[in-house]
Amino acid sequence: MTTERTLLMVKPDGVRRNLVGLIIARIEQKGVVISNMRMFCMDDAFARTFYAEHDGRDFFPALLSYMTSGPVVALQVESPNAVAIVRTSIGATRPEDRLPGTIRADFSTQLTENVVHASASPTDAERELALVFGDSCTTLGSIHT
Ligand code: FUP
Repeated sequence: MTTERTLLMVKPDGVRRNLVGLIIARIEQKGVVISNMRMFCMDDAFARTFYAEHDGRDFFPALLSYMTSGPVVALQVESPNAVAIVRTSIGATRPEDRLPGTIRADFSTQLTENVVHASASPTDAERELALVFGDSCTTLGSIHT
């Protein structure tokens, strides 16, 4: 399988709770490559674009408010099957479905405030990486080679 890339993001509650280092360590020790990283604050327009698929849902205003409540830390992660591997590592959307050992299960009981985001598909990953990193995400990682 060729290398794939995905977006892993520590959300505002994860940053506030000082979980950034721990989350990076957990994902890094799996053996994936972190090939870009950025800490920034989402404004309302960015959050709306990032979560456009949920526009109109009843939880959308609360999601926007949460995502703009403080800085996030975004990581471009590369490995074979990166999308599926990182998604599995963060755990399910619904708290009751999260398996022990996943990041969301271990650090959150909440549906909205769930500590981390990871792209759901390769298409989503490319869209989200372009939004977050722009031109600086175009080079596939040659780190560690
Ligand atoms: P996920 O891909 O697991 O982040 O889940 P979704 O794309 O379905 O949802 C995006 C974010 O919206 C989730 F992180 C949690 C939040 N959400 C709610 O707050 N309420 C809902 O009913 C569904 C999702």
